[in-house]
Amino acid sequence: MEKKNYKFELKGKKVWVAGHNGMVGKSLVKRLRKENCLIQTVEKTELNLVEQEKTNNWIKEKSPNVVILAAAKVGGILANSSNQTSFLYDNLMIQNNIIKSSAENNVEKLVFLGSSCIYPRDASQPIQEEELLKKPLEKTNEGYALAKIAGLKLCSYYFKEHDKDFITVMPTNLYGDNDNYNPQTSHVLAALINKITKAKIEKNKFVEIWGTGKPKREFLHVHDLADAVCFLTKNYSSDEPINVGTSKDISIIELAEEISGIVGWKGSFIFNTDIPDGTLLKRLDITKIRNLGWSPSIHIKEGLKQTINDFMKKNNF
Ligand code: GFB
Repeated sequence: MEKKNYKFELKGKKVWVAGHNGMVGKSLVKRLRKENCLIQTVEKTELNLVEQEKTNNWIKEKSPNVVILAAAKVGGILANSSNQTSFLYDNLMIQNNIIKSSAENNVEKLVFLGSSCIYPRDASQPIQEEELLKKPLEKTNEGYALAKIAGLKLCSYYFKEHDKDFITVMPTNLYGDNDNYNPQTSHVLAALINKITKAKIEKNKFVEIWGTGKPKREFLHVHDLADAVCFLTKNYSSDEPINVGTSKDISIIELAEEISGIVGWKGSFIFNTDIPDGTLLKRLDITKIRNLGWSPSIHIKEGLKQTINDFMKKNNF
């Protein structure tokens, strides 16, 4: 049940960004600096979030008012499909510890990050929040999706049964500065930036695309997500998840062509169909967040240029 005319003040609050070294966490820290709040972070060497007692003690000691749970094991289709054990286990451990400890230590607001891949494989498009659990999951990321669904439900039960303001935000496929550009473990957009930019520099004529290139994906710049998370922290309170995306999709081959155009590479693509396509369509319905007054602002063309620059800078090209 969504609370109407809800407002939450971030100013002056202690806000713990769990997972501050990841792509999402870094962007959140940057965005939160505009909110006049006190940002809290902890390095993995100091606190391993899979350890329950230590996590509980850390939260007790630091007493954050707000927790943004951006810590998770993430990866692209190959990393997900070949490591389902750790995508399920690690994510369950991290989120269970943080959510339960937050509830026990009087955290006023917790924001859990879900993912569009937790909706059913054959969900109606664009995907509304109500599609959750209506049909079977996509097999290539089943472990990850099950963990995220468990986290979403845990927040929802705390909300309903214990009056905790714990919400779930459901972003679509993300990209942007500080993405993982390793082509074996990354998501498609970062992988293609890596492969196509290197092909241009090394004067290679061919770049491999996994699968058929036909699936469509919706891409949201991570700075838009960070902005949406701040907005929702202040304006959304419900036991139901809320989608964040652009509601515009693009096929993988179109994405590859777009990147090639920006980079100025004129070669050909080879399709490796030994690697699966995954779900064919995944476009979110963002009516709910739009009605609250938030919309994305970074167009994919602009976001791609900026992310290519980030990749080039990180690799000294
Ligand atoms: O981004 P991606 O790895 O993940 O792949 P998902 C998207 C599509 O791009 C798939 C194709 O059809 C891939 O086969 N693809 C083509 C490539 N070339 C490449 C490449 O070089 N690298 C990669 N990685 N893909 C993930 C889930 O699914 O979505 C996660 O596995 C997560 O759980 C994430 O939720 C948002 O979009 O298929």
